[in-house]
Amino acid sequence: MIAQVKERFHELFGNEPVIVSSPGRINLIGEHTDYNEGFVLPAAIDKKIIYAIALNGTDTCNAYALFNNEQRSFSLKDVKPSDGWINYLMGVVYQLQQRGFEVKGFDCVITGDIPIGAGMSSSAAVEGGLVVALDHLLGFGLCRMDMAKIGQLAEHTFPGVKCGIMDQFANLHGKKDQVMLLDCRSLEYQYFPFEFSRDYKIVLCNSMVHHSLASSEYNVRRAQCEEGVEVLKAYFPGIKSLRDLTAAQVEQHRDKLPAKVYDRCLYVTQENERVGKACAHLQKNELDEVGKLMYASHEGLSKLYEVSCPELDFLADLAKERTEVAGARMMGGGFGGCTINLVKTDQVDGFISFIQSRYKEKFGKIPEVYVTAIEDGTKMN
Ligand code: GAF
Repeated sequence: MIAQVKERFHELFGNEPVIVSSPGRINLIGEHTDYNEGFVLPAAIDKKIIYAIALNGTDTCNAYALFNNEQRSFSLKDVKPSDGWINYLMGVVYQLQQRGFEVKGFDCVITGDIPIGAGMSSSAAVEGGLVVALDHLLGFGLCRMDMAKIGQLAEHTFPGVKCGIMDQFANLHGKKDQVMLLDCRSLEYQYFPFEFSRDYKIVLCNSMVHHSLASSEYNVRRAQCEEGVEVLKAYFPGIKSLRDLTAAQVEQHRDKLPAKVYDRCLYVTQENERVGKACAHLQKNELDEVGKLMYASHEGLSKLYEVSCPELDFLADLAKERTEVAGARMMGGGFGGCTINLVKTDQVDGFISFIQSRYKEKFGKIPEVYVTAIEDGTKMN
């Protein structure tokens, strides 16, 4: 991929670019908890976006995407929401400008192998890659957490998804063979070695579904959680987010909340508790216990949070039939994308054939399957 972006960059722009590689992410557990100031357990992976990028001495930014052979340009004097993939770049530039950084015109070529809309956060990879590249080229001296915040706000203001910080954090802080426990309130984080890399593989099964609902419903879920907090403040003064409540406290106030809001709040508080338990089991090398929590997470995402879909439910159910799978669940925002499965290394091939044939029987299409490894976060090559 690096040779490809370099070559196209030379053809289009002539000079010598720097190369940045910016990974997608998985999340072991802790879904839809980040914007509730809760806990997540993500990692950066070996699928990535690659940038070839150089300053061009003008006020214009030109970007060429190899995945659809499209070139888009925008002026630094007029950075406002547009349509399509360029929004992610413009969002980053806009957020840098808002913070008083003087962005200069650049040319870039982008490619990558993160499947789009598969829940592996290609968007955070596009954002993280650009912010690291501009920081390098223009010497802004940003720390990685500030870069993550810039990516997150870019997403809020340009594509308009009110996401949490998990994806941008994972993209910028990833470390080979380590998952990261992030406290999305304090932004403190801790690395946990993923000791199982030899015996188990992280296998992502792509439902090949991408609902257009995904971003609008995402914002609705966030609003429902905030509504729940507003109501529950009457009983728990001083709470700021669902992070401050236990699932038992939510259950005790069921009759105070609209039914859907109750379900959303219950899911989030349960999921936060699951992340804590998962970390304790990881430390004791109890992967089967982590797996059980993953299945419970899927159940909650499907029944209480209602961000799954029949295809993802089917994939999670298929995994349950297999003894070589420690655990599985849908991953990311939902309404399509992938399930994450922890599968015994020596049985990965059998698992893949089983999933592909059963899924094809049911939905008439073959799911793509990716056996991923945990890798470093965004870096200059
Ligand atoms: C998407 C968002 F971008 C993340 O912030 C997170 O909320 C995730 O959905 C769900 O856990 O990837």
